[in-house]
Parts: sequence; structure tokens; C-alpha cells
Amino acid sequence: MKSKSRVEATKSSTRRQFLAAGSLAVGGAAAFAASGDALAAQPAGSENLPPNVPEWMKQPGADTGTEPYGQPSKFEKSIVRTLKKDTQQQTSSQSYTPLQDIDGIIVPNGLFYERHHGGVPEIDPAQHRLMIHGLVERPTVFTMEDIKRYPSESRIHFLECAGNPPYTKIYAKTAGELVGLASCCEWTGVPLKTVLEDVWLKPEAKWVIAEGADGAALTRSIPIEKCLEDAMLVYSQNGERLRPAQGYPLRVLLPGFEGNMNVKWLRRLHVTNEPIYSREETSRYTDLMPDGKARKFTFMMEAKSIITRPSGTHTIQPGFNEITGLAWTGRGKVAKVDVSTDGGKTWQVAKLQEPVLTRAFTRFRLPWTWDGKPTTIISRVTDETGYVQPSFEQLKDVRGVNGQYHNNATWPWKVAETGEVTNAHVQA
Ligand SMILES: Nc1nc2c(c(=O)[nH]1)N[C@H]1C(S)=C(S)[C@@H](COP(=O)(O)O)O[C@H]1N2
Ligand SMILES: [Mo]
Repeated sequence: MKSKSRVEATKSSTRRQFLAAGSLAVGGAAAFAASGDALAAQPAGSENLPPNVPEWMKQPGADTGTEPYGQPSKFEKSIVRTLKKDTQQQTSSQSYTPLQDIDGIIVPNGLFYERHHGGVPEIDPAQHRLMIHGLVERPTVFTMEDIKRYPSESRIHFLECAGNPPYTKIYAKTAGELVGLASCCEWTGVPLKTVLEDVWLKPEAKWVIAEGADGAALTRSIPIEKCLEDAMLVYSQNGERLRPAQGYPLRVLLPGFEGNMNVKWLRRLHVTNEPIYSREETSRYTDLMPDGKARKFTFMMEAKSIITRPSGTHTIQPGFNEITGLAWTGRGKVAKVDVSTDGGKTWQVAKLQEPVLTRAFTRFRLPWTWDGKPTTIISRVTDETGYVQPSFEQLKDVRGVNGQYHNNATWPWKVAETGEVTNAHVQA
């Protein structure tokens, strides 16, 4: 089964038959392609198509001076985040990255997901301070300049909300609405270890309590091991200063740990010997298990993958289609992504696009020839620890249905005979 479809893919690529005649016949090019003569006279409305010289070649283009800060093409205006406001908690809001429209592994800053518990504060960096105190020999108040004087590092990591997606009430139509509370970018900042060592941690130091300078004063306890492993005090994303929504001017980044612990607008690190048991780590972000006990301090985001193209709201043509998507794991690197194009009966190994980085989005691709029959497509990631992404049924067997967080199930997309792709797992 597996080797046969490989052979087919190779054959069609040597014959250059990726695009069937049917899929060329779209929009203004329809009559043109169908005529069989590429240079034949064209119908009205196609003056800008070959062999004509398009209008925009006949005059100079816009000068550079129109916008000091660049914007995407006006033809790409539909590629935006989905905004949501919590109707019960007035200050709570979130926006979803349109994962179906992202190429590669880097999410541009204007499309990075957002999750705020008390809105986005407007912080003047000149008036922002980071206080480190508690179990340290040298309690210190840092300015932003003080922080930036330490040796910095740039690293690519994903960030993901623990409620991505929820367990129930999943109405999402697109990949972004479903699991777009996750993004990946290049972060620049100072290793937290460097700063903690500079204030001389006391041997009893076991936890670091991080507090944000927003209206929510979001507070989380971070184990000292993570602080000394790969945690960062971040001031930049994708080469420019953090966006206000991402914690400007300073946030803590805990690669692989649940989004909520990556405290934005970071103003205080209180070094202690026990956790603070804040709202966010007791009543929230815990998982109520079937036996009535709550799992807490789970920290790590488990492996997840999603097919982003084709995905919900897309329409495909029979013949060649590249299946592509994203996979990631809090536990390290993605080792393998399997893709099924027959509803989970058989699986094929997808190609992983380089670079495959630790705790970062990894892009996968699989060539697929769709026979035009209704089917279901699914991806499933295995990470370098050997952990395999569960199906929703497998997850529910272990966790029950009381939880709200840490749903890392595989996600099927249904392909109808018409080529329309929809969420195969919409729940009430
Ligand atoms: N101070 C503060 N930090 C915060 C939050 C917040 O509301 N306030 N939201 C948390 C949650 S729930 C998530 S998922 C991530 C979201 O980060 P982002 O908005 O940069 O994507 O930030 C976390 N850090
Ligand atoms: Mo979150």
C-alpha cells in the first residue's frame, strides 16, 4: 500500500503531472487554458495575462516612502487572526493564529496568537522594572537597560495555550480556530540562569514566582530547574521588540511549558522554597481526572500535530494535492509524523521540513493523489521520547471528560465528494 503510492507519486512528478488540466481551468484563465493554444487571443478581462504585458509593467511602481512600517499586500487582507472575547469574564480575550495560512514554521508578529486575562497594558519601558528578591543574596531592581547588558541569545520556540483546543464545545471551522492558540517565532533575550546566578541564588531556592504588570497581575510558580535550564527573559520576537500583546517590554519564556506560565509584562521574580498556589495553578490550568482528583503542575505541553492544508473551509480538486501541516512537542524534537488519507486505516510517513528544532513548530509534507472519493485525513506525531499523539477517544479513556485543558488529540478533517474540507469532529 505504502510503497505503491510512493511509486505513483514519483511517476507523476517525472511526468510533471502535478496539476491536472481541470485545476488549471480556474478564474480568468479558464477559456485561455481550455483553448489549448497558450498564445491564442484572449477574452475580455484578461488584458493582464500572458502573452500581454500587464498594466503594472507599463509604469514605475510605488516609491518606498509610502509606509515607514511595511504591510502585507492589500490582496492578502483576509489573512488575519480570529478575535474572541470572553462574554463571562469581561477582561478576558484571545486571538487565534490562522495556521492554515502560515507557511514554514515562523509566525509573523502581526499574526501571533494572543491570550490576555486582564487586557494589554501600555507600559513605558523607561518606567518598567524587574525586581528579583526572596531567596537570593543580592535582591535587585533591574531597568530594561540593565537586562539588555547581559549576553543575549536568540532561539526558535513555539508557545501554546493549555486550552488549545478545549475539550468540549468545539465548533471550530478552520485549523486556526481549532488549534491557533499556538504560534512559533524567534525569541531574543537573556538566559534567566545568567541573571539568577548574578543575584546569587541561595541553596534553599526551589521555585521562582513570576508576576506580570497587567491588571490581572498574573502569577505563576516556576520550578528552579526550568529557570536554570532554558528559561529566558525575552525582549524581542522575530527581530523586533516584543509586541505589547506579547508582553512588551519583557516576558519570561519557558520553552515547552504551557502558555500560561510564560508570564508577560514581567515585573517580579520572587525566589522561594515552595510554589505560591495562585489562581492560575489551582482553580485554572489543572485537569479534573475521572477519579475526582485534579492533576496540577503539569507544565509540559505534550506532542501535537495538525494538517493545515488542506483543512477546514478549503476545497480541493481531484488529483495531486500536497498535504502539509505543523507538529510540535514540549518534550524536545518531533521524531516522526504519520498521515492517514483513509480515516486512520493506513498511515504514511510524512517528510519533515528542515530545520527540525527543539520545542519548535516542525513542518511536515506528504504528496497525495486524491481519487475524488469522500475520505478523512489525519496527522499523528511521535516525539523524540517515543510519545505518540493520542486520538480524542484514547485521551478521553485516560482523562475522562471533566477537564478543560491539555487536549492534544489528533484532529481529523473530512473531505467530501465536492472537495470541501470540514472539521470531522465538531462537538456540542
Ligand atoms: N501577565 C500575563 N501573562 C500572561 C497572560 C496574561 O494574561 N497576563 N496570559 C498567559 C496565557 S494564558 C498564555 S496562553 C500566554 C499567551 O501569550 P501570547 O499572548 O504572547 O500568545 O501568555 C501567558 N502570560
Ligand atoms: Mo493560555
